[in-house]
Amino acid sequence: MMKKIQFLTAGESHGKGLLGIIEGIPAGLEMNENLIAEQLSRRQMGYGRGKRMKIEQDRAEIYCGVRHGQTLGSPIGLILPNKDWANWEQVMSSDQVDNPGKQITLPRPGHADLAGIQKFGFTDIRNVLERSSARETAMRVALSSICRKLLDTFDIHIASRVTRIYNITDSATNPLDMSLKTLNHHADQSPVRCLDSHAEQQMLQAIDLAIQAGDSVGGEIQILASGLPYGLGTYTHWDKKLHARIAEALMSVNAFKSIEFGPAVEYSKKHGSETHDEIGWDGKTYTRSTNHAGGIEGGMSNAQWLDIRVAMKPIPTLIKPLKSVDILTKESKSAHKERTDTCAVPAASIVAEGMLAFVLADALLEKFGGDSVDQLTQHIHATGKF
Ligand code: EPS
Repeated sequence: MMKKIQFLTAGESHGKGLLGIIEGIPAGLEMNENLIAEQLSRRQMGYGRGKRMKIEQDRAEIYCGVRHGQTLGSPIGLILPNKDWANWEQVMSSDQVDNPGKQITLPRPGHADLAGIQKFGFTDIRNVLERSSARETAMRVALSSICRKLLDTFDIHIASRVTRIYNITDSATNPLDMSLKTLNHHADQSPVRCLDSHAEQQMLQAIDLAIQAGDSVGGEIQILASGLPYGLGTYTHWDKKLHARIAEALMSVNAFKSIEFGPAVEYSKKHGSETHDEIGWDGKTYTRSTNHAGGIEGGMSNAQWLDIRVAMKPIPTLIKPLKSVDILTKESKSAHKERTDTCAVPAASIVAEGMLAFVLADALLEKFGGDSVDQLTQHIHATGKF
């Protein structure tokens, strides 16, 4: 449901690399490979990740669409090579080879494997898992860093933190007490991107126990955005509502299974009088006593902070696998084991920030328009209400 920006990613987890194209970014935006690398390195962090992140040092090359440090208004193309490709050249070759690698025939419960082979008629699960791997989210983060730079230009900031891993919740921190730049700075210092050091220790232990058991753990992430004007998105049509567009983008991230705007589940158990955010006037602008709505009313931004929460399921690739069936012999066997992450919740929070950046940049361009950053700036100054 993107209106002004479109983007595509391509590439397999162990192929030559990932490709990305983004179209619809105005001209005159400062952009360089370091800005992209900054976000990519944040995605590589996090306790509980597997060996792959030690092999890769993700750095995307700007292939086109940027000249002398500024976007041209034309499509921007990125290339992100996989270092691991060196170990997979035969198995992932686009040509016929003598040694194509062992066929994978044991679908992992919870992964794309079984439905994927049934859908495409494959007999080797590798044809599915190479693309369904979360490796692809590296390119999403790379492309979204361009949207993020656009938002930063207008003082719209995005941050996130991990609020739960397994059953360990950070209930001590109120992230609304700090600016979002400070929040991300603190979260990035933590190996689990958790703001509370006591909860952090318990989360690390929960991950260690899962590693020892050959298991995996999921969790919950809070994503926040500040500086939004009134009226991104609209109540006038179903596919233009901002929360619907954010939900679509976030639910496309591997392993994300639920989304809330503000503490929506908790407030669905209360009365309306306890739930909605009262309106005041401070002489200059409208004020809100609380932000239970999470910054969106009637499908539009209401100039409060966006407050979004997503739950991530535990990664389905297990070192101690669940039961499965061999797709060739139909024998009952343990599911396929592939190198994996025990916990990818911290890394996924960076992907979540990126997906939100796409939607917010898109909604900003939809509302204010402009072929260049200068034009967009003039339009926001002329009509934006905060
Ligand atoms: C990932 C790359 C993958 C996994 C992980 C995320 O690398 P590899 O498969 O070579 O170890 O570490 O993906 C999964 C666990 C999964 O099930 O998709 C990455 O770049 O984020």
